[in-house]
Amino acid sequence: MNYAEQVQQLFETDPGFASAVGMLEKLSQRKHPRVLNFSHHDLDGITSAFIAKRLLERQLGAEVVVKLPSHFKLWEEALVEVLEKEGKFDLLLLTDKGTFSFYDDFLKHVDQVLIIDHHQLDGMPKRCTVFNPTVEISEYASAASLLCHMLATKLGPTDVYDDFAVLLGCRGDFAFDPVQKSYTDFARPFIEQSMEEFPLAFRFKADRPTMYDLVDRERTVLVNQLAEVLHAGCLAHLYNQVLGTDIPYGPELVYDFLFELSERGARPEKFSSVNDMLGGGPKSRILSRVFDMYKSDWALLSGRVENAVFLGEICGVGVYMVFAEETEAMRAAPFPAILPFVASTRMDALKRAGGHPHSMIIIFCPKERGVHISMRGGGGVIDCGSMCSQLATRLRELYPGQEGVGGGGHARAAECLADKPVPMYAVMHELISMVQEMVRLAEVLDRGKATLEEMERARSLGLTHGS
Ligand SMILES: [Mn+2]
Repeated sequence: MNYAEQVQQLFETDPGFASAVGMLEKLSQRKHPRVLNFSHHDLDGITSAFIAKRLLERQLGAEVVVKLPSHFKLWEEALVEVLEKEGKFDLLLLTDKGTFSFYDDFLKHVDQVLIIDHHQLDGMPKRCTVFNPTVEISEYASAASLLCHMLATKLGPTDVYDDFAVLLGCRGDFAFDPVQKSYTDFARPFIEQSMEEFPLAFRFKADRPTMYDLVDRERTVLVNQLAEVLHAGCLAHLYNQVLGTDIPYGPELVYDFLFELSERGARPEKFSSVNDMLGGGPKSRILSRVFDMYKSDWALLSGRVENAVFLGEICGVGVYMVFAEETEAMRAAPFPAILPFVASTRMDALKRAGGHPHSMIIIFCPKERGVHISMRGGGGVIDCGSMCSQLATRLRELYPGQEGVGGGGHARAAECLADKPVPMYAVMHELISMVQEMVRLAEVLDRGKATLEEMERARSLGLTHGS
């Protein structure tokens, strides 16, 4: 199936896709509709906002205001604050910001809400329009940028800048691995089309391995390098102590840079190096300086993740943990900045050395605000998202009334945060107990001796094995 066929098929089978198209077509009958877009502050979210804004301007003549706050969930206060400043909007568009039932509450403030998302369900909103194939038709939709591009494709022609942006967004969210030549089913048609449109981006290079090169650390490809430079760019403002206070907010820097590409008439299909993309303008100079800082932080952190501790094997998944701090500049970041990515590059070596079919790494990171735990890997056997959400639930039970405890995410990448005053030792204790419980449950499941209660417990912990 090619990409155009996939888009048409999804349009026919996913009711949310058709509703989103209908909603935008209706909106196009208004003169200069105003759209407020909140998007995730990572590469997938930024490229989603880029594609959405170009689509809305092109097809609807809309005025689009874009916000990329540094928290995943959109809170009502953050929305109200923007509305007070920016006035009335015809549509609130939420891209790559999760699918939460409380997003229905936003209809108090705007007439229409459209959610374009690929995250797993966290309570289905009933009154918002939701385009999320992951929850609607249980097909893991690899990246929100790809969903935005599908919507744009359905509504009119897209161009090379839209295509290039999705490629970066999909890379940012690990929707494909051009070195291992592995693709998620959902992204495959688009990636195959991109290989023809951007052949140079897929050519092998014997160069520094990037954050995306998790298995083969000897070589990489250009698309991994380009995405890594922009991922680092998202952290720009965190380096303002070193680089100067005029350093812009990273996600906006990257977002503006994508527009600069089209403004300067760059030819992404001809890029054969990072410098070709950067181009040499003022934003490119900041991006290069930030990338240099990032690379030296990466080297420092590589030493800190050397000694991972083996916690046990669960259903063939070797579970390892590193206890390490982020670098100086990243200690205040409430999201996975650099450390979890560095630790992820150890997973394959741990798997091979331990002789496990799969591996998983847990990153226990004390930060200014509290403890930040990241989980990566799991081989599709252990669900990182369920583990993080269970851990957060236990901590909330132990420390009722503490606001800053939360956790969740994808099957192969998830986060759990426990803000102070929840003590670090308590978080460590709950984490280790949980892993030990999972090791035990996996054994009884394996022997076919699990009670109904144990099976239920295993399911809630995301142990798909045997259930
Ligand atoms: Mn995403």
